[in-house]
Amino acid sequence: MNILRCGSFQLALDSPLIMGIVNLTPDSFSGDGLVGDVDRAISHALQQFEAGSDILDIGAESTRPGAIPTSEREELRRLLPVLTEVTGWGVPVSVDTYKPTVMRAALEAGASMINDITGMIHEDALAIAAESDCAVCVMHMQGNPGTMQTTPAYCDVVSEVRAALAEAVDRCRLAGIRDDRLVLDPGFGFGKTLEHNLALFRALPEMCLGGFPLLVGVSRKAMLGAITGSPVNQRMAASVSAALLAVQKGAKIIRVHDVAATRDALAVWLAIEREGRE
Ligand code: HH2
Repeated sequence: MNILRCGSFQLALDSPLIMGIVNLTPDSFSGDGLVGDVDRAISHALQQFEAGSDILDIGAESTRPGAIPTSEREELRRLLPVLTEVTGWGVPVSVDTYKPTVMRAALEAGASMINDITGMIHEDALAIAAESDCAVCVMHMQGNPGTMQTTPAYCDVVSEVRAALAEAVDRCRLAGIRDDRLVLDPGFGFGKTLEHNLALFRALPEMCLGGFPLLVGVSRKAMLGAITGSPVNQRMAASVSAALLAVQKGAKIIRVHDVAATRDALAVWLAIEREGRE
């Protein structure tokens, strides 16, 4: 797949895309959540856009380990005022939600992508996405955010995550969602120990099933804290390094908090790679 269809956008996948994170939450793990102040949230989204985001990913419920679920009503209350503004900027906007009602409202408000951490398990989610022309990111998660990090367990994490992603692709195809709208994500930190995350990272090339674009989200995550010993507000270097390694291993979309630093790192990588190919 060289193009990702994403609502009215067609995103070329020949160089890596940056998905800039915008969290409208009070409790995101990285402490970047902006809830209740629509103007500040919009200006943060604008910063992420101007720094070089190819896609903005807006989430209004934290899914960090141990997170308490947010009601649909509250999620929509946080999301819609910001989404309505941002969808007019000419950049594709993804909404990070697993709730079908929120998906529907987000698409009506102009979102171009659904980012579902539950891998589109809900039939209503599949139907809503199928009726639209949005892109769909299906992520792998073992368990749910409340308990997923208690005792994650796999016989073989790589083959199990691959198989689960292949099933998600089948579900989407059956519902009528075209292949050129799908993005796969192994779900770093979602029901995985550090060893599981590292094994998946090493195996990223094997995750590029059927040519579907791969999204990697490791920005500021606990796995980087465990490796470096750095607190969450000092994980930018580790996050940028991981982003670069992910694109070297085939990732096409990198979900990040630190857009400008990631953009610069990818620009260096691209310049060297392109030179090498000439
Ligand atoms: N990670 C988070 C949230 N959504 N979506 C995808 N596709 N992949 C990810 O790795 C992913 C995701 C967690 O990060 P963040 O949104 O910064 O934190 P929180 O959920 O605490 O708001």
